[in-house]
Amino acid sequence: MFGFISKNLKSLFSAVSSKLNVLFNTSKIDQETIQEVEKILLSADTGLTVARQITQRLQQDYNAGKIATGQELKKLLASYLQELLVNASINFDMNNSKIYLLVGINGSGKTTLLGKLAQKYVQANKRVLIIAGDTFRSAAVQQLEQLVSKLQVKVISGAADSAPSAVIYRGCEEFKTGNYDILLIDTAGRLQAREDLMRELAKVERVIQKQLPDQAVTVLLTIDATLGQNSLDQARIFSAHVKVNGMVLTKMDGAAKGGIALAIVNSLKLPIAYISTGEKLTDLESFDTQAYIASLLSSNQA
Ligand SMILES: Nc1nc2c(ncn2[C@@H]2O[C@H](COP(=O)(O)OP(=O)(O)OP(=O)(O)O)[C@@H](O)[C@H]2O)c(=O)[nH]1
Ligand SMILES: [Mg+2]
Repeated sequence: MFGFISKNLKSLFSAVSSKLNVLFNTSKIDQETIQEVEKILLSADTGLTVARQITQRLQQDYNAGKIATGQELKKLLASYLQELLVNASINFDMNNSKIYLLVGINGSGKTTLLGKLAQKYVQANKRVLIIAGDTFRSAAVQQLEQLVSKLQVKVISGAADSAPSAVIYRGCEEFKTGNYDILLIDTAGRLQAREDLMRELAKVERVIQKQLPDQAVTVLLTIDATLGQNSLDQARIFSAHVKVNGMVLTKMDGAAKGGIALAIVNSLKLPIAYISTGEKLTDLESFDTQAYIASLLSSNQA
C-alpha cells in the first residue's frame, strides 16, 4: 500500500520535487535558496500562509547558521512539514465508525467515494446499507446504483425532488431494524455559498442523530484537489454547518498540485481521512503523512 501511495503522489509532485532536489544537491546555501523554496512551495499549491510560515522558519535557521548545506535544508524542511501535518492523519479512526455522511460541493467526488467505501466494507465482510440522499440531481440514484451494482448491497432511495431528510429518515429506520454493520449516506452537491443548502445539510445531520442517537456519525468532506485555494473556503464553511470529522482529497491523480493538503490541514486542523486517486472503486488510499512528505522531497521515481 505504501508503495502504491508514494508512486501516485510521486507523479503528483515530480515537478516540485525535482526543483527542490536541485537545491538539496547544492553544496552552498544562500539567501536566494530560501526564497526559491518559498516559490517552489507556492507552485505546489500550499498557499501563501504555509509557504511563508515554513520559509520564515528556514530563514531564522539560516540566520542562525544552521543551514549551510542542501542536506541540512532538506532535513529542516522535512521536519517543518511533518510538524505541520501532525494533525493530518491522527485522530481519525475509521474502525469504530458505523455511519458515514458524505458532503461536499458539486462534482467533488462524493458518490464515487461512497462506491469505494462500500467496496472496502463489503470486502471486509461487513453488511452495508446505502442511502441515496441526493434527491436533487435526477440521475444521481442511477449513478449510485450502477456504481455499486456488483456489490449486492441495498440502496434506499427517494422520489426525485423529495426532501433529502425524508429518504434519510427512512434509511435510518431500515438500518435500525435490519441487520447491518455500516451505513453510507450520499448527499447532493452544494456550493458553500448557498446558505439555504448548508442549512439543509445541518438538518440532515440532525435527522440522523435523532434517529440513531447511540451512533457516532462520521462526516467526510470531499475536496477536489484540482481546485486549489478555493478548497480552503469550502472546508471552512462546510465545517461551520456540520461537524466535519475528516476530509477526503479527491482527484489527486489528475491536474492536482497536492500541496493543498498542507494548506487545509494548517488552517483547519482537520484530519485527512483518505486520498482518492482515480475513478475505479479501488483507487482509494489512507493518507500517510510520511509517504506524502517523502514524495514531496524525494526526486527518485518509484
Ligand atoms: N480522476 C478522478 N476522477 C474522479 C475521482 N473521484 C471522482 N472522480 C470523477 O469526478 C466526477 C464527479 O464525481 P462524483 O462522484 O459524481 O461527484 P459528486 O460529488 O457525487 O457529484 P455531485 O453529486 O454532482 O455533487 C465523476 O466523473 C467521477 O468519475 C478521482 O479521485 N480521480
Ligand atoms: Mg453525487
